[in-house]
Amino acid sequence: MSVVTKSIVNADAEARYLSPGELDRIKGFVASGARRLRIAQTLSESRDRIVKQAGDQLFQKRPDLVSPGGSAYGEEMTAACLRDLDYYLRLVTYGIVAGDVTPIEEIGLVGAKEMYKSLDVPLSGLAEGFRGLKSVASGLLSGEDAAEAGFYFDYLIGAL
Ligand SMILES: CCC1=C(C)/C(=C/C2=NC(=C\c3[nH]c(/C=C4\NC(=O)[C@H](C)[C@H]4CC)c(C)c3CCC(=O)O)/C(CCC(=O)O)=C2C)NC1=O
Repeated sequence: MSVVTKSIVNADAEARYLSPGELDRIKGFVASGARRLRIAQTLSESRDRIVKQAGDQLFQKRPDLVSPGGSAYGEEMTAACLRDLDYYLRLVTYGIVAGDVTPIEEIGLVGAKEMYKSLDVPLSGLAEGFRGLKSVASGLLSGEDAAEAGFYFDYLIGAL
């Protein structure tokens, strides 16, 4: 939920007007809107490149994953792994647009640890993949934009 929706739900639950603090936070959200949309646009347009390079970095750092017995070994498994990186990059763009990590959490993280454990996909490998996404994405953004996007990538990296 964005701060707009969240504030309205909270205020209406108490049948009151938005408080000065809530209006202030909404003001900040609106003021950062153009920047957040610009970042989401850049990441969306470059998604193929970001996922490909993050995957290359991951398998270079963790060759065990794509070696026989590894959890991304073989064409299909490697494709599933890259697809997951693409999923999470997409969720990061949702978070950036919403100015909130809730979409990332609700769509991509609830139950994820258990699912990956049951598939024998190491969480350390996923986290490394997310670090790759962050590093490639940061290279496509200005310093300030990279810092804003970095917040969402860090949330993801810390969550798994
Ligand atoms: C948008 C929300 C969403 C997410 C997040 C999601 C993840 C997701 N990843 C899966 C599998 C998988 N995920 C991976 C990922 C990896 N293997 C590695 O070694 C690496 C560490 C890592 C890549 C970075 C692999 C290899 C599989 C296939 C595992 C298998 O079939 O045994 C599966 C099991 C079903 C399937 O294969 O499609 C799901 C549900 N699905 C969703 O709908």
